[in-house]
Amino acid sequence: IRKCDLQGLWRNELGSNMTLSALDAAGTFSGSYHTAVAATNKQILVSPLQGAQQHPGDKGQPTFGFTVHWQFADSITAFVGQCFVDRRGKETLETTWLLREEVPSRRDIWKATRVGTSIFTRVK
Ligand code: B9F
Repeated sequence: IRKCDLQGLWRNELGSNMTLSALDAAGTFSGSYHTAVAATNKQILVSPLQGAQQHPGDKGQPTFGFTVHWQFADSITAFVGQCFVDRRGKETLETTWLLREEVPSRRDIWKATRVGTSIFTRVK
């Protein structure tokens, strides 16, 4: 079974694209995220991300997390997930995310967080 490599260009079920850099010695990486959806009238801007991968185990299907710092909104999304590789070597990132938006007061915390799942497949 091949090892999963996070580096490269990925696309999710919404049509969002992200590019992940190679890992450094500590397992940290950076990248950029171009969301296909935004639920706002503001213009979507490509936004930076920072993440870390856990040391790959002997099955080579590592866990990872990254945060996307949106450049067009006062909000941040954190993704956690795992990279899976099938027998044909096809890689899939299975993730869960939390999106926190800035709210004016503690009274509004109840509506401040969205949650979802997302599956990324490799484009390049
Ligand atoms: O739409 C978000 C946003 C935050 C405050 C105004 C607009 C920023 C982009 C989030 C993109 C999400 C989806 N894209 C993707 O690929 S991250 C998880 C999903 N996966 C209004 C208030 C909060 C959201 C909308 Fe806003």
